[in-house]
Amino acid sequence: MADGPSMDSTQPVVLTIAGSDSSGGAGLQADLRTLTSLNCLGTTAVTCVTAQTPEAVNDVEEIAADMVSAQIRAARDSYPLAAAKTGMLYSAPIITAVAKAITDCGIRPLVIDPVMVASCGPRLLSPEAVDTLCAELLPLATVVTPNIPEAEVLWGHDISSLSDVQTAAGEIASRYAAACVIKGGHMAHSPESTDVLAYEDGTIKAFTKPRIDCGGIHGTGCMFSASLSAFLARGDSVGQAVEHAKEFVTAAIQRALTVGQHTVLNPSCI
Ligand code: PXL
Repeated sequence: MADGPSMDSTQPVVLTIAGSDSSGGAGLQADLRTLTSLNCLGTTAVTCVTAQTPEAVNDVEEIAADMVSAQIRAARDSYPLAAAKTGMLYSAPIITAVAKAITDCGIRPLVIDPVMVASCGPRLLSPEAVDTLCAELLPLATVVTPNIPEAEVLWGHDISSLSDVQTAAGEIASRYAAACVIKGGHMAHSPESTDVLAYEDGTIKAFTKPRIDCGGIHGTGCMFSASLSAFLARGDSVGQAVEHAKEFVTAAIQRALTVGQHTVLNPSCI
């Protein structure tokens, strides 16, 4: 007799609330590849659909806010969710719907990647939606994962040194009563890549790896927040999850593959 499906009660379920990247490198496509390679089942709430190549975002169409909430509720009704992350949310009505659904469904831990601008330039969050993100969604975060330009917007000041990064992370963490990890990838003049984690009590930890000159691969931020949510779902503390997520993304950059004319992240099991 053929074997039936095996029972795997050890596979945590993670929800990603994110946009679709037609080029496959970022967004929910990157999230699902990451979650699969970390032995999590990825469920999705799609917020918007982009038509993009690795060089340019040609078009964005948002999903109706009610439909985004319906996907979150359906994921919650399907499985016990061990963690969730948000990525590209695009508009204020979608953020409001996501915040309400997450609150109603009691989803935690929650990783918020405050995606604002694509590495190739265009906005992935409308300017008026930044206030909604800060007022309604960030207070629900377990961990917020801005890059340096996003941290400048959230903090409200320019960042030009590692000490600025530490101050910004500490202020964002205390303002939202969440941990905040600012990714160092945009400090291009430094020979090292340092991510700074601040806890809401003001404790700071730095995670440093040698910088890999990869010419800015698409999707590293998505992969970082998705792997962070997977490690939290697998039972890591926030500090352990940040350390493991940094190792995971560094390995995915080191193993990057050339596909056609592009370099593509290669997440593998660790
Ligand atoms: O890397 C940020 C990001 C997130 N989500 C989607 C994207 C991008 C960058 O292009 O397209 C859907």
